[in-house]
Amino acid sequence: MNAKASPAAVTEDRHAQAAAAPAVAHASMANAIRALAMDAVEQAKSGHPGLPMGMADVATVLFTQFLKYDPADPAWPDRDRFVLSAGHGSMLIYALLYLTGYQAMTLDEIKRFRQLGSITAGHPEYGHTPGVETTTGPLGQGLANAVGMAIAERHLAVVFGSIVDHKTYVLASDGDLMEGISQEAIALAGHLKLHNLIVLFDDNGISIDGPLSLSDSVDQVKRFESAGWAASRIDGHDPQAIASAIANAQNSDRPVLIACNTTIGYGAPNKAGKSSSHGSPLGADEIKGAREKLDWPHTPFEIPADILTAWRKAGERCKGVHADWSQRLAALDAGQRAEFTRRMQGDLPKQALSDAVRAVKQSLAATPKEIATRTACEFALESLIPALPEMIGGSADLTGSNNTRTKSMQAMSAADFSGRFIHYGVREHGMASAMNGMALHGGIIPYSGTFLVFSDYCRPAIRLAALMGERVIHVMTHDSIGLGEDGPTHQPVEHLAALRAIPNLLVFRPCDAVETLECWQLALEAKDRPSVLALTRQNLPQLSQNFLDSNRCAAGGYEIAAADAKADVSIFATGSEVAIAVEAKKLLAAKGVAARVVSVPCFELLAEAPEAARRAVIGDAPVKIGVEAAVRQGWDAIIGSDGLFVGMNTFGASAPYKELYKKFGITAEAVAAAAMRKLG
Ligand SMILES: Cc1ncc(C[n+]2csc(CCOP(=O)(O)OP(=O)(O)O)c2C)c(N)n1
Ligand SMILES: [Mg+2]
Repeated sequence: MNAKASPAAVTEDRHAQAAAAPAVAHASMANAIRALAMDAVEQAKSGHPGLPMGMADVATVLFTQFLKYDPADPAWPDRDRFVLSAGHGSMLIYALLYLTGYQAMTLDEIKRFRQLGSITAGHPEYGHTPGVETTTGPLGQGLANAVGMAIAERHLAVVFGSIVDHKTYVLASDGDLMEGISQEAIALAGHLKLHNLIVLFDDNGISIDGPLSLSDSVDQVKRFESAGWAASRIDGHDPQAIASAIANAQNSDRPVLIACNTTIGYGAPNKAGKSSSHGSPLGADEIKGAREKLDWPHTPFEIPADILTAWRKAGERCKGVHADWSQRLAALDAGQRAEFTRRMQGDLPKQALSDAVRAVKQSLAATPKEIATRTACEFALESLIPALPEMIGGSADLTGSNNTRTKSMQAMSAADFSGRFIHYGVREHGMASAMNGMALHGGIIPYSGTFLVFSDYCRPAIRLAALMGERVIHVMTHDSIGLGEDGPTHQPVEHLAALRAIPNLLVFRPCDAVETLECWQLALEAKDRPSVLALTRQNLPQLSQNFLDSNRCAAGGYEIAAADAKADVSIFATGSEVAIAVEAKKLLAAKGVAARVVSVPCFELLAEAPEAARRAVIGDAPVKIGVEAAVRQGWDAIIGSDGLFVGMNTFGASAPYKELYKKFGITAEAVAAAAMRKLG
């Protein structure tokens, strides 16, 4: 199935094209990067010159001899991915994009480094700057994203054959490798033998506080080797050594670390090798000295024509490879080509999705289910997984609890990347970040599984997914004290509020099997934002028993039980507490009080609904009560600051869940009593 050109042939081809470039000394090519970095940082009066100056040699060799890319088409699906995990070195990538000829990256943009409205933001931002593959800055994330990109490539190569054949290169710094997430990422990559992943480690022995020896004594080569990587050390200022290490990496049978020994701020007469070159402008005198030392007599932002021409030629190096690829794509069977294009564009198979959703709804209407929403999720996935081949699921070692693996799903492994289920191991942070990388790569909609309480362990990656507008879907089960006996360590209390605080993230908490399916549909249709599905461990009644084609959750909230007369009370609830609200309504009715119940599966969608629709959902009953087995924070937007709230304001406890609901006063009786008190 996977008929590929041999990697060696591709490499030779690229070398051959590089050889045609005019002879400009390597040092001049690299110094162009150094000069742009120090000049731009100086002009902005802020930024990080040290990394671009230190890694200029490595970057020059990579971009002029090895990296497969085409500045004319930054979205070419089969380009190599280059991830600047050490995002503080952003001027490195901006300089490379300018020099190699990405149209959007003009010299003016370089001069406007870090200014409002420029495409040269402080740290590289995906979607903001063509050629930037992922948003980096929080150290360690780029490396873990890259693992996801490499996984995506391996999987899609199995599905689509020779039109998917590229590598992922990462530039990582000491800080990237000190972050805990790097361990999760490295271990997963080593386990999966991701030989398409090459990490260029900026081994400069310096971080912000000073020499690395202040805080770290890890032997990174041994560390990576022990995780199943091929690892070596080179002089990161020796172009031959760099080229031969990268050439060797092309045919590795495992992921590759190249520890590049470099001098931070290379060329700066006094600050090179010191943390003072890490993150502040060098200053006029130091820059003058650097120009002399590097033999770069040119004025600020001036790149001599011969050097720029050589760089631009390097940028055109892969035109032939790109054209060959386009021919291979054109030669594909029309159906496969259309499918590849659809998937890479992130378009859903609309008919298949709506058929799958309708089939599940019909089944639930015919045979209502009193099941946990985590089980309802599995039920939904049984139909969604065959309908959407782009869905790749997983779990951080809680597969049986999260219910994210359907019966037909095979596990992905180093021996077989066709599997659509990933055993991420106990690595929530690495999982969430790798998922970002898969979504960024394109062609895949990743979804996860873990407990909601461990959303804290994924949070930095979820935040970046939201910032980047990536469709990643987190299935997070055991979503309240309703998980029972595992106790307060495992019972989320503040997590819904904390997740709802992240802009551009959809937090769904469905109340039954029908809502679970509807929320899945909404998460899949949200092309430009991540979602969290908060699901229960405990069984819940199916509140919606009639077949309804429309998706009621799309409004964020809707009246699930209407009042029998003009409502005195509106009870708003989510997830497992909606059934409690429905019981409370009955208790109030027995006392002659008319109450309506509103299910609010998604605060964000309700907040975004047209004003009139939102007002209609919220209604004008004099008493408004929120019910959620979590903290109140965020609820005032619905119930008002004088609304009543029945929920949690402490951590939970270890006991059977029904006892916990009684102990913490989250019962229909408590809701009804609160309403009666307020009504007087
Ligand atoms: C998660 C995270 N913590 C802290 C920072 C702030 N920070 C930016 S760079 C850096 C470390 C610099 O050392 P290194 O990674 O070796 O980069 P170099 O100075 O060698 O360029 C730190 C702590 C960050 N960007 N991300
Ligand atoms: Mg460093």
